[in-house]
Amino acid sequence: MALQVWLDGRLVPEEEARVSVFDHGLLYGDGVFEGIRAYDGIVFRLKEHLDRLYNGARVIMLDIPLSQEEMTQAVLETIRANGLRDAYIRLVVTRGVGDLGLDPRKCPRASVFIIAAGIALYPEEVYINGLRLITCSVRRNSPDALDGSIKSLNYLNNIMAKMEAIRAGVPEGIMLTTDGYVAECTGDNIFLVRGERLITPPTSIGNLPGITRGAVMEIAARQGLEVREELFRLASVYTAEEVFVTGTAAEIVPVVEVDGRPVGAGKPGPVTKRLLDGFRELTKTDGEPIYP
Ligand code: PXG
Repeated sequence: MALQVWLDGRLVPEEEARVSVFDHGLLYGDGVFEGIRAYDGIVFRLKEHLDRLYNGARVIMLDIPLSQEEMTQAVLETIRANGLRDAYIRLVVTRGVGDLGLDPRKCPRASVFIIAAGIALYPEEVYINGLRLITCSVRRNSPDALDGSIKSLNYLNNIMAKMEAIRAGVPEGIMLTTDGYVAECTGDNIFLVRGERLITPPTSIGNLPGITRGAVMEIAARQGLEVREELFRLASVYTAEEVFVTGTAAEIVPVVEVDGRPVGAGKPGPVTKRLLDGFRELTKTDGEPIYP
């Protein structure tokens, strides 16, 4: 059966879900988006995802033509229309259809679409054996230019870095700020473990405030770990006891090698495993029920 896509207020079969070549999301990457996940009938932290979306829209002065409550209902309706309990949801808001110039005033109405698809799970192997990472030479955008805390449609920077990782034979790469501090990965946040302490870079340097990152910080505190947001360089990564990355698709994935150096014992560590167990528990209850 064709996917039903929510497009500007209507559910339409995927082959009818088309946007204009004059849409400024396409012409200029002018818009914001979210990647959200549902676990067994519950949309994980939907409110937090929508808060991030609406905050990003506010920063770029984009009027979303639905209230946050209406957007919540639109997301749930889209998942229901596709009969899904486990899903990956992509929600996109673009500046809308305009002319060929940059001027967003020529776009009278934002376009909104919501895709709810079956989720392509990470292979269980990565949770067991861990990931290898490289550091990408492509730097994270300076937040003075484009603030990475906005999940905007401008992902070229991350895509360039991702290509570099793929060319090096690994699925994910570390991105640095222009000052050489570790920022995040191309589509995931990063954490280090030292003793009973978790360290992750602050979002003020232009990282995405990941929903998974936020959940991990809460779980860690509940598990008695100290959580710190601080700047660090690659040497701290190379000498950490454990490293892991977090993201909606990835959840929590252990990292076992960075730039050819084994991390800790070179295998997934106990703190990472405990956090992943805690995270998977949380996904059973924390979020918006799809079929109440
Ligand atoms: N940093 C960046 C730059 C991201 O794009 C995350 C961190 C993790 O955030 P959440 O909220 O998911 O915990 C993201 C989100 C993909 C893909 O296909 C990944 C993201 C977005 C879109 C696609 O890998 N990551």
